[in-house]
Amino acid sequence: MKEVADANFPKTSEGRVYHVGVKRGEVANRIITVGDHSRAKVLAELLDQAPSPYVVQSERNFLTITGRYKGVPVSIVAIGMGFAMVDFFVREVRAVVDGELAIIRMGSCGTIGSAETGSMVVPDGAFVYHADDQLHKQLKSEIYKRFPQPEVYVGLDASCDSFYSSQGRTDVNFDDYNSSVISYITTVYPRTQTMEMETAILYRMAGASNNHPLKDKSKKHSIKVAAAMMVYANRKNNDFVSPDRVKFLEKQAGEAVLEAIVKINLDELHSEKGSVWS
Ligand code: R1P
Ligand code: URA
Repeated sequence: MKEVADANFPKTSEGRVYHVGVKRGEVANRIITVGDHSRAKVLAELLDQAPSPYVVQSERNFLTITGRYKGVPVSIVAIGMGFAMVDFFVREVRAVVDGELAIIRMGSCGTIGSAETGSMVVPDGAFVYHADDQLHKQLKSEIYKRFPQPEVYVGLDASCDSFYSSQGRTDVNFDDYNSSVISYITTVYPRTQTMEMETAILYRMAGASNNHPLKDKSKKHSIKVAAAMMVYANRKNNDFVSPDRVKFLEKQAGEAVLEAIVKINLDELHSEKGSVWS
């Protein structure tokens, strides 16, 4: 472990945040976040310079790859799984980037709605939390350009704090009292398409930051969020996506998320001087 100061928000003497491991100038205002390192590397292959020389892997396994896409600075951050990892990622990146942030999650999910295995879902909301309208629309249009209409679904996401019990999976080794989870969610939130583990907290954190009562109202520090998810698991018929389809989805959706993130208007306060990509 590196030496850090400030128990409230620990950083190293070099200014690196405690878990994600990055410092000012290493993360762009435009970010694609994914769960695993291999998806991050697939996306990084689409950057103007591949492989990018700007890679930070933290002791806690966050992987940050920064470069340019069509000339615009972008970071790809692999965070792992679950609510806590989103919280570490959003707070710690916010602490080292000036100006507006735009974050798109490119994830995998299970379907409990009309979405089919191997399709794409672009959730406008997750439970009661919402995507940024502009970023969601931009992302949806980029996804529609790359997938035929019947393969794209819009609706709500149900983010859960585990893959198994809280997504209603059954396991002979554990009594999880979860037999009605899926029917409960689809009854209370009938627009629900997907189950996964990060989108609701991502949307919720953007809202918590943007609506902070003490925040200066110029929106300079706002966070725009959206998500696109590849449907891996079909919870209606127990089907699971094939590796070939995943390769296709990652390439097409990868291009779509990068196009959307560089096209969105952002108030980037940072000066390029001193950043790794300058
Ligand atoms: C579970 O297999 C993981 O896959 C989904 C879930 O949200 C969870 O993180 O997303 P990623 O593929 O982006 O990790
Ligand atoms: N990720 C999840 O969280 N759930 C699924 O069913 C598939 C991917």
